Amino acid sequence: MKKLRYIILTLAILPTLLAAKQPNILFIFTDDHAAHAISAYGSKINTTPHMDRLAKEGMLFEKCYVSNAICGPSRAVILTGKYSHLNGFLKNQRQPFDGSQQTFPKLLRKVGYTTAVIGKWHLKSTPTGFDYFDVLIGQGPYYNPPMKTTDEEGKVITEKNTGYTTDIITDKALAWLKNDREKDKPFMLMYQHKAPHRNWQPGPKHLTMFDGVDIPEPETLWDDYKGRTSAAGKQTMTIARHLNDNDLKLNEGPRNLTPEQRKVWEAAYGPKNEAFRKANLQGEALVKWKYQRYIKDYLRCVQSVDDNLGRVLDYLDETGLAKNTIVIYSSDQGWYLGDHGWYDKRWMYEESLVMPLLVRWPGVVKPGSRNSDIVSNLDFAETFLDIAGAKIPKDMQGTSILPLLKGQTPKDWRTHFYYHYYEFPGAHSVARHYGVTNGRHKLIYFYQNNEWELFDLGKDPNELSSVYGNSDYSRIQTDLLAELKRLRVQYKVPEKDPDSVNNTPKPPRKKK
Ligand SMILES: [Ca+2]
Repeated sequence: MKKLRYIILTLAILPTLLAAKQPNILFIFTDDHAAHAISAYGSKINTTPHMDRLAKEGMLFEKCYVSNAICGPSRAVILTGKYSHLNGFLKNQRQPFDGSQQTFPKLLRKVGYTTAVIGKWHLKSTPTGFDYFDVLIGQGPYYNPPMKTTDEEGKVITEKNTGYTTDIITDKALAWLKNDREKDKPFMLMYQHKAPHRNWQPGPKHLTMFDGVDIPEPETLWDDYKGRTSAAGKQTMTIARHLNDNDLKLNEGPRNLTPEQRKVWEAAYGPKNEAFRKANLQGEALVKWKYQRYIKDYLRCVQSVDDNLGRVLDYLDETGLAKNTIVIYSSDQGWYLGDHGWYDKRWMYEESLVMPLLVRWPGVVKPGSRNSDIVSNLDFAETFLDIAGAKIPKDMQGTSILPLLKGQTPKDWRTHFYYHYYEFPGAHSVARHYGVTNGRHKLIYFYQNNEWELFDLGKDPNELSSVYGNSDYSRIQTDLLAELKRLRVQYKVPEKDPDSVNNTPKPPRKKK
């Protein structure tokens, strides 16, 4: 009887005991933010003081690789801990995320967490597994975004908002932290920005930042795509030819601005555009101008994210929450900052393969530490569950990075990483490919064209010259090919792409 009473008592106080140990998880996630646009990662073109603060007080991961470098699929991998072919969200086009499947927020709720997602969702379906959601619809605009949430009865509603989206998402995240979360539980908040996704419309505070400044051009801005297979030359994501007037702010700007916002917008772009038209630039000079216009707008959007991150970090400090909150900063994939002459993502090349990953966890993660092990968005779900003390389901395919955060890399940590991109035909015409990398060498297979590339990142960090078939690399090539085959079996990749990949995309909407 005594024993039974003891068990009942233990069970009753178990949630409290767990809550005392379980840290809060603040997952800050942006869209298309390249690591090389963060000063802690060595950016040559901007400074991000609040992201740098996370690096200074936490751990910076040098090799966090995305498994499929595109928005929706990366998010689906994070929620499920499974590659795209198993979670069913293989490309951005058409299919909604199947929210009935196992996701880490659902599992965190089971171990006592209160969960929320605020900001970008981008998975078409209504979020499941959250106590609270307030999300952009589709891509969402940079200004005055309608957002999807629930009313007091739990009915899904769309609400209007006025202001700059990065600020609004932050206001909502802070409001949830301050007022709306269940405070007797640990929280997991996914605070997710639209920025700095295309078409890079800066907020009112940053519209003239970098005016009169020349941003350095990347080494490969004038890449001619020789030295690789036919794929690189066939894409449609060049700064020289594929940016439109909307991207370049040569039109009226966002259509849904308030009169006040329009005034501020026009005061910023009006004079700059007038000067541009008078200059009548051609050829190389025009490409250089486009690069400056593009990169400055991109960096202005990043700056707003960094400013708002500062607001959130201040709030954690002021309330003392910082002590027991693990703060993670990441983005759904990397991005081309004019590298190879491009904007956009999708490729297995370094600039889009690498995700930024910064983790601050007072008392656990050594401040100012760097990690060069191969980690991935495939590991995020497992890591969050591990941090919370929850069991990691066997069908998840990644590995918790908790030991790495503690500075102890397991001896059997992965040495190779598998990548797979599916969206072709599709936006920007990047051929389907899969590949493997060990962090130093990379083998890529464009399987629809039966073309291979092999890169030696030590000698050719910009991946300009494939050494596939070069006898000096025959051993490495053989080893990587064996790893590729092994990983495809391990991760249960089907021989043929799933049917949903082959559905013909909808034709683009015609302009009126
Ligand atoms: Ca993205």
